[in-house]
Amino acid sequence: MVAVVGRPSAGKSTLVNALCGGKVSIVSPVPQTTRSRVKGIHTSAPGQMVFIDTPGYHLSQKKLNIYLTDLVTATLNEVDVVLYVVDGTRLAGQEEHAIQSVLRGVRTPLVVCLNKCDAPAPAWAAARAALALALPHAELREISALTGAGVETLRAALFAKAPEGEAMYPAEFYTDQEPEFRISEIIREKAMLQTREEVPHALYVRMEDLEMRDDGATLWARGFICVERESQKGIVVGRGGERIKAIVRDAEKELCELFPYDVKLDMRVKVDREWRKRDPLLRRMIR
Ligand SMILES: Nc1nc2c(ncn2[C@@H]2O[C@H](COP(=O)(O)OP(=O)(O)O)[C@@H](O)[C@H]2O)c(=O)[nH]1
Ligand SMILES: [Mg+2]
Repeated sequence: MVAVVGRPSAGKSTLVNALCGGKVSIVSPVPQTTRSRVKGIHTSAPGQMVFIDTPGYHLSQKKLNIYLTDLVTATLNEVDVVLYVVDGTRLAGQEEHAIQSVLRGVRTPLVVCLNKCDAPAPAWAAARAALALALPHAELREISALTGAGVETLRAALFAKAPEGEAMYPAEFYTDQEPEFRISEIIREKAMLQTREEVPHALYVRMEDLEMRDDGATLWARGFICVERESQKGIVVGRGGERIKAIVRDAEKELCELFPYDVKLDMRVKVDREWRKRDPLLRRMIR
């Protein structure tokens, strides 16, 4: 079991998808796209590794963020290896230092990867030196989760640190997620990519009902894209329903590639005021 941790937008979800050879986790340029722990599975000759993609570690007193950060901290002690992802194109700030001090207190074997080596990064060498100093017990790798550069050697480094045990999943699995969760996540990704500013964080997706038809050829899924305010609802719906149609179209296209059947979506946009302050909903969503 490998926990993947790091600052929001470091590239954790992109890396988990690259390591598992399939889309496990949704990715967007917006920080805090990942809200729950999602498992990606890789099986090959040396064995099986299960990656736990965590929400970005983020310092904030907002309730949603406290749930996310507590979840990350708890995960570190439950796994065999910790994989810490750092964006080599950005300067380390307060948040990066906070993660590093948490990692210094954890006994789990640690692999650090400096990510985005494909992109221009004037401070790359300085970042590498700072990491070696901050986490001297860790193994350091340089990679691009986007292009796959260094990902194979990273995988080998992780296998070298992993203890032996029984495989937990069949070899053909690359995620343990239920279809309902995967569908809602892909819809959320498309909705986040189609909207701007405060809207992406105000979104959540709830599926109401899934029904297989045409002898297993088509899955019909009905649900809601929920936002916090009327004005955000207008943005997600778009003029003449243009944006919600685009979200559904993009999501259906990707879901049809992901599943061995067609997926048809019927999505409504709904206002759910102050959902980010409601404990029972956050507890169900973030786990
Ligand atoms: N150039 C470049 N961009 C990357 C790389 N890995 C991730 N990204 C981008 O960084 C953004 C955040 O990625 P994501 O995987 O969602 O980060 P997470 O918040 O750590 O899970 C997305 O726009 C990715 O396409 C990389 O190796 N190189
Ligand atoms: Mg993520």
